[in-house]
Order: sequence, then structure tokens, then C-alpha cells
Amino acid sequence: MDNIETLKRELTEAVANAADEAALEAVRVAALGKKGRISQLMKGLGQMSPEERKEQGPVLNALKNDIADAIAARAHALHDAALAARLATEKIDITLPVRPEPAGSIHPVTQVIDEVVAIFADMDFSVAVGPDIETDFYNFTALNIPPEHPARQMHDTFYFHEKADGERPVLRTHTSPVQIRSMQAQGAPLRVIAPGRTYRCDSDMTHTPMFHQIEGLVIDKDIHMGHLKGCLDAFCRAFFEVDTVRMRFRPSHFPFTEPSAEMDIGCNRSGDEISIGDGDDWLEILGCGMVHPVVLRHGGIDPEIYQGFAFGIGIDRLAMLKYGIPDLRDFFESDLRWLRHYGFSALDIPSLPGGLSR
Ligand code: 2NL
Repeated sequence: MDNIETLKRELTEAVANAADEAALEAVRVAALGKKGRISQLMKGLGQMSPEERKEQGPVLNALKNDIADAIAARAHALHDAALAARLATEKIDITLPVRPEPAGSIHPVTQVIDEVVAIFADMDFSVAVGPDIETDFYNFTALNIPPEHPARQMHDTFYFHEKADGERPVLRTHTSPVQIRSMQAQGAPLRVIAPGRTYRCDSDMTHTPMFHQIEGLVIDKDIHMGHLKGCLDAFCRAFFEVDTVRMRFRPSHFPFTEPSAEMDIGCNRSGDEISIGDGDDWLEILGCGMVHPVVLRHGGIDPEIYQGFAFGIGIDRLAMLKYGIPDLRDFFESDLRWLRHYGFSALDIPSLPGGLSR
């Protein structure tokens, strides 16, 4: 009996002193394992007389249960302590941003296309797109550009090799072919804008071989130059974010419009930058006109019933103007420092109610 009390004290102490879960497991094996001290004592019960067994049995059982309970309690405490220690050292600050700053930005050309699309979408235009590689018909013939026209010459147009059928594809020199396709597919009435890449074999300070254009086309009954003027006035005021814009139309010539005009807007060049909406100077910003009857016919539209106006704007120049970008060629250098400086946040989507640019 005495040695059982001693054993109990010893084991209880060992349990209390176990510094971690591994040490506690060692104590458990030494006491309650197959060859553990309590297990050995319990095996001894078989050799005892019935009277001895009756006395020792409950004592050993109580010892076994007490030690098992002490081990379980200590295990629990050690587990809690280990968890508390991990929580104290393995901290994660979930208030930290995932990335220090958003990576990537919207190119000024994309920004301006999105702005122009937002403005014309508000005037019920839909956006049309088409292939960069065009046929001679869609890029030239349908637009009333005859075979001898200078725009067709090698120095302006990127031609592909002639195909087996004699067709010679071109990189589109304007987005007008998209609108011919829209006329053929949708018929009249029609309101579309066609933004996209265009190509001309030309490269200097103010020209790049690939550039961006947005063209607009409105076809309906009784459409006249007044509609063209009103539409472009609304566009300029929205795009340059001013209340009034002075406009003037100078007679011009395009094969696909008759009459044709170039539109200038009032500006002020007295400071470092050009400002739109005030001042006595003029700035040419687009070409426009009434759609030529031949072009309407190529689009499958009867010019005796329908008329239309059209315009074409250079996006790259518009972006330079609005955002004070001095050199056109930097647009296509993919210089990350330039993109970070002139780029726009991908989360600030241009809209008329929310603001075009921030
Ligand atoms: C310019 C001139 C212009 C058009 C583009 C057009 C399209 C069709 C029919 C008639 Cl389908 N016209 N587009 C009209 C006038 C001028 O662009 O100098 N753009 C930068």
C-alpha cells in the first residue's frame, strides 16, 4: 500500500513536470504502456490470492484512473500552451494590403477610346469592330476610292502578297471598312462608332505606322449637316469637359463624303499647354462630311431614301491634346516609367455620370 502511495506521488510529479507533449508521452508509456509500472502491477493481480486481489484490485484501478486523468489534463494544458505560443509568434497582419500598389495601368490610348465610347454610347451609338486585315473592296472600293487614287499607292498602304485568287489583302488604312460591314449587316437606320488600330506606311515626328482612329456613322431619313454639327459639338464639350466649345468647319475633300469638311475648335496656346474652350486660336481635330451616295450603295443602302453623316478622329492626337503628352512616338515604346506616369487606374472606368477622367 505504501509503495503504491509513493508510486502515485512519483508519477503525479512526473506528469506535472513534463515540459512538453513529447515528455508527457514518455511518462505515459512508462506508467500505462504495455510494460509500464502500473501495467506491471496490474499483471501481478493474477498471482494473488482472492482476498489480496479483492483489496489490491480497486486500489490499482483507482491509481490507473487517477494517473490517466492527470495525463489527460496535463496534455490539454500543454496543447493550449503550445497553441498560445504559436499564436503569439506566428502573427499575420490581415489589415496589410495584398499588394502595396496596383500593378499595371491603362494606356492613354485605351483611356481615350473608353472615354469616346462612353460619350457616344450616351448618344445611342453602338460600337462596331472589324478585322485589321482587309480586302481592297472594303478598304477602298466601297469607300469610293478609285484604283488611281494616291491613297492606294505603295507608299501609303501596307499590302500583303497577292493570294491565289488575285486578291491582295491590306492592313486597313482607316476604320471605315468596319462601317461598310455594319451597313451591310444592319442596314438603315444606323448609329455606330468604330474605334481601332489603323496602318499607314508613314513614320516621322508626328506619324507612326500603326495609329488609332475612331470613326462615327449616322444613317437615317432626313439627316443633314446640322445633325453632324450638333453631334460633334456635344462630343467636344463632353470630351474636353468644358461647357462651350467654339467650332468652325473648313471645306475639305474626302472621296467618301460630299460635302466634306475639317472641323477646328477654339483654343488658347498662350501658356505652356493648349487649353480648349477659350482663346482666339484654332485647332484642327477631325474630318467629317455627308456620306457619299456611292458609299451608301456599296453598304446596301438606298441613297434616295437615306442620308448619313460620318466623321473620323485621330485618337492618338486626341490623347496627346487632352493629357499633355508631348511626343507621339512614346505611345508605342512600352517604357514602364512612361506608362506609370501617363497611365490611368484600371478601376476608374470612364462614364458620363461618374466622370470621364480623374
Ligand atoms: C480624317 C477624316 C473621315 C469619314 C472619315 C466615313 C466612313 C464611311 C462613310 C463616309 Cl463608312 N465617311 N468616314 C468621313 C469623313 C472623314 O476621316 O481626317 N480622319 C482623321
